[in-house]
Amino acid sequence: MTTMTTSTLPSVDTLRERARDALTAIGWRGDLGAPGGPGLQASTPITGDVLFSVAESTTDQADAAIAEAAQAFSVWRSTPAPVRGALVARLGELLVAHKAELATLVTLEAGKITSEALGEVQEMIDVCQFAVGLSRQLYGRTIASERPGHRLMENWHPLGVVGVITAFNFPVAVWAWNTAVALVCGDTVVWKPSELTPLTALACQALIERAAADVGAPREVSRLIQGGREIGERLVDDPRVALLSATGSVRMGQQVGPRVAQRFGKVLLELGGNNAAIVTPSADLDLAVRAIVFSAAGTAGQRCTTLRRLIVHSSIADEVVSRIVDAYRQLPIGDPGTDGTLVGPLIHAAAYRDMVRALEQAGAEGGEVFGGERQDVGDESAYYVAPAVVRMPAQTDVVHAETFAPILYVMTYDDLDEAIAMNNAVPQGLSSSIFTLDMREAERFLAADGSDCGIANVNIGTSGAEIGGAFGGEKQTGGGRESGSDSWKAYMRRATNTVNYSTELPLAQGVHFG
Ligand code: UN1
Repeated sequence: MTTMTTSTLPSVDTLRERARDALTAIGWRGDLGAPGGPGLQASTPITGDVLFSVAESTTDQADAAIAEAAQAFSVWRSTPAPVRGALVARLGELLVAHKAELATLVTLEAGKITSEALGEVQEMIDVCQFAVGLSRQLYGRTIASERPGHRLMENWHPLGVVGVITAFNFPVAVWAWNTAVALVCGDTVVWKPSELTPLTALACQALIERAAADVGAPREVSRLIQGGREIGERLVDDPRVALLSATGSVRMGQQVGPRVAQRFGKVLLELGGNNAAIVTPSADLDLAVRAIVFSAAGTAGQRCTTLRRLIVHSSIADEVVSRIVDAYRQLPIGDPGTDGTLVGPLIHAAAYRDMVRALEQAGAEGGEVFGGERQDVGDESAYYVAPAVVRMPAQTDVVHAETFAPILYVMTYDDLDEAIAMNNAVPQGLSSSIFTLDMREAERFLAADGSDCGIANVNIGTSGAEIGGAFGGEKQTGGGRESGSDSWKAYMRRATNTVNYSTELPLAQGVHFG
């Protein structure tokens, strides 16, 4: 497949300068080490080079951060929720003011195209606004008591320290989903970002600390620890961490979930997706193809909501595939910071190797591959690929696995029940879509025996969810819900209170005792 590539990339010095300028404008004051220095290597997938070395937390520092957050919690939990909201409102204002600079860092570290990087920061702003409103809406219920002179009610209280572990692909938005909501709920936060995105993390930390200073909130309400697995494990195992909210692979979730459960901590898991879209004969194909291309090739296939499986009615499959392949040919691939680019790089060599391996396996399992070639952009250490479309004879093994790369497997169906069964036949359950103009098909997809995913859409793709809804999925996706709707309840504990304002002591269930 011939593709459009922009073959020239900015020099590493230019990228370093951009990173430094953005951090300075955001107000981060610290030292960045030279590449190869001690600590984490902050690299960019744009060229594959290391930009700086960044201080890494020791396990003692991680423990100290948890202790500070636990200490701050004792003050923060008693701060009125609308006052807590003022901190998040200020964070939102700072994000508006520094949107472009933070997006620049997202582009540098995660390789997102500018528009998607700006969109990610907008998602942070949106969730801040949502959380500020929420700070006056942490409602409990009053329940009719069966006893005279009694009041039965629910009160929601802050939980404690929330540990947040995030992935490279949404290096700032997922922190904001958790932090904005946790802070208005009266929790304090300790964040361990991906080792691949330490600079965006420094920027976010600078902004939250500035917001805290501006509104007079304790600086320790939100802490940052940077490092690898060993550092993340401090959050997993520390009993002071009341809730661990972790985004990442199913494997990570399988390790983290039981460990937190062992100490009766709470978890909120947002793990892998293997999202499908069904395209029915009645679909508006112009709209469907646009949605499919954005969901499958956007972010170079590196969203957990990326469209990975297309289940197309056999009568239109050839047309749909040929339209997608045509659209893919016109996707400019290259420097994500250049206007017009739609597909940036894969995050690293391992991601590329996984893609190659999956395409080989797909071929061996009977797939016919279009695209997927590595592009001649940058040198050996940068991994730019053409998005791939693979026509599969069935949902074989490779289709059941999530490969974090732009591979869209296409299968056909003849009967909608069969298509829904295929949608549900994978271990993950994050997002799903149906393209149809037939309301019976749409409603069937959304019904209890329809899509089994946490997100089920009609006539839009699987990715790009708004923050107002609860975000997350079922099965191996982990079951957690973040950001909007009533996801806040995961960040609080519920107390059921019964108040007797009578002079009698009637017992529930009509029990008499003495
Ligand atoms: C993720 O990939 O971890 O729905 C989050 C979306 C974005 C969030 C994705 N709003 O695609």
